[in-house]
Amino acid sequence: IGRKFFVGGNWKCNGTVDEVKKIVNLLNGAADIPPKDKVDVVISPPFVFLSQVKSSLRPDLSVAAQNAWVQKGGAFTGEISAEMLVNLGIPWVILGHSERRLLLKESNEFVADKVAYALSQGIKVIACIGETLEQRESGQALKIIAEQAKAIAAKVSDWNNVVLAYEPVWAIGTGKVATPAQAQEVHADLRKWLKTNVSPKVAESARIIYGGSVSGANCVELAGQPDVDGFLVGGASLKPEFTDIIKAGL
Ligand code: G2H
Repeated sequence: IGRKFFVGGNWKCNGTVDEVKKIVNLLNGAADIPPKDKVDVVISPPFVFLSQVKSSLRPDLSVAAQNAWVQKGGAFTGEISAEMLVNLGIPWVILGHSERRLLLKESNEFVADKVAYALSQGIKVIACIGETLEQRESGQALKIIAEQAKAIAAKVSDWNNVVLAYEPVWAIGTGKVATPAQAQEVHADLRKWLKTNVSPKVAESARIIYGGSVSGANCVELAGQPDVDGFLVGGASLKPEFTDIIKAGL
């Protein structure tokens, strides 16, 4: 069984009401987006635009939040709970993005707890992992990725609703994309890790997507790698070339 191609558009902390309208119109008008049985497309705007995107986006594309609180909502000023996302009809959430791990000091355990809580509320998770340049250059990339995956695996029992996003930090927003061989190497190792530490079935079925300076120009070659099951796209998800990236897996 093939793994369905998955493309996430992570808008990060970008956009205005008018810009959101423009991007949604562009996607809604794109006649060449493959049907839902061929590719999962998930758009992730900032929280304040979730309702706008949800109510205006074509129904064959899904919506994700970029974060969620680690437990049930309550006295947590500035946070957004998984319950709220459910209430709004948002089916996906991105968790553990390196920008949050590094800038907001989210630990492996904290991310894993968030993944577990979101899943417990019925929200599907794009769980991000990846090494820094320093870690790669000191030969620790696989160790770091395995530790991040291990923390998540310790708290996840049902992998059907998890997509793993490998995002090498050195490739994020830098224009310095991983080569197809570099991405394939880590994805294959991660799948091997899943086989040994979770189960052969999960290793076979779990989608592992790549993120970090994916563009219209490099997506086809990356998508051609056997263990690259899609992309998490940042900068290019705000541009017309995003529709080319959506088609890259076909
Ligand atoms: C990696 C990616 C999207 P960009 O963070 O998550 O961003 O494509 O801009 O490198």
